[in-house]
Order: sequence, then C-alpha cells, then structure tokens
Amino acid sequence: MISEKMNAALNKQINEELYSAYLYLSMSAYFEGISLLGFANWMKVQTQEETAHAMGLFDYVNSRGGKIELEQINKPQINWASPVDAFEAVLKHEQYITSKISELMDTAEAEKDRPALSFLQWYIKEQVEEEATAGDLLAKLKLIGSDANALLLMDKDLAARTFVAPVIE
Ligand code: OFO
Repeated sequence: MISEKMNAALNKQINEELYSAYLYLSMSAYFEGISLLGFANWMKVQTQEETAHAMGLFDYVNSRGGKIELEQINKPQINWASPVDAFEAVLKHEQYITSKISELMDTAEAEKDRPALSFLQWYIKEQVEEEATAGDLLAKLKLIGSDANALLLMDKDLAARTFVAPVIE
C-alpha cells in the first residue's frame, strides 16, 4: 500500500514525464521543420524514453495498490529560435525534472515509504544522465556556432540514435 500523499505525488510525476514526452515531440517537429532530421530523430527517441519513464511510475503505482489518476497534459512550446535555444530548454527542463524527483524522494522520506525511496533511486540516477547528455549536446552546439558542415555532421550522428527500452527497477 502507498499513502494518499505518495500516490498523489507519483501521479503528478506521471504527468510531468508525459509532458516531457510531449515537449520533446514538439521539438522533434521543430527540428524536422528546419530540415535537421537527425535531431528530429533524437527528439523522437527522447519522447519514447519519457513515455517509458511515465509507464514505470504508472506500473509502480498499480503494483503498490495505488490509484492512477491521469491529468491534462499542458501544451508545449512549438518554436525555438535555434538548435542552441532548443537544447538550452532541454537542459533547463531536465534540471526541473531532477528537482521534481528530489521532491518525490522528500515525500517518500516524510511518508517513511521505503519501497518508494528504493524505486525512485533509478529515476534520480537517470536524471544525472539526462542532464549530462543535454549539457553535452548543448556544449557541442555552442562549439559548432554557425559552422553548417559541423552542424550537419552532428545531425548525422544523432540520426543513429535508436530507442532501447529502459529496465526500471
Ligand atoms: Fe524523464 O527524464 Fe527527462 O524529463
């Protein structure tokens, strides 16, 4: 069993993860619109990742006898000024999500919910990776600046990303 408070906090996080999926899907469309199809692919895979994060929480709530309550997903931004601008938004968003996972862990601690604390370890570690990846891609884009050839090479690299379903445990 989980407490009502923990249940509500986990439901809220499902919404945050689904919004993340939505945001990256919107970014995928933005990149497609400026003919950077590798970046668009990277964002699509990111959408799949975020959906998997939401589903991990969804399954956990159900497995603990909680009640899933899905909320409306906010409309994401649809345009960015440049690839750098988009990746600055990715990094900022991932830092925000890290703060949300930390808050969830605070709730688990306050509720003395050891299983939730143990489960959330995966998410907090994942956030370290998410922030590092976003920061790395942003740094590369800044280095590239206005060098179109370098940008196309990066686009080619990002086209190779494929989705590997994470094992959340
Ligand atoms: Fe779910 O890690 Fe990004 O938001």
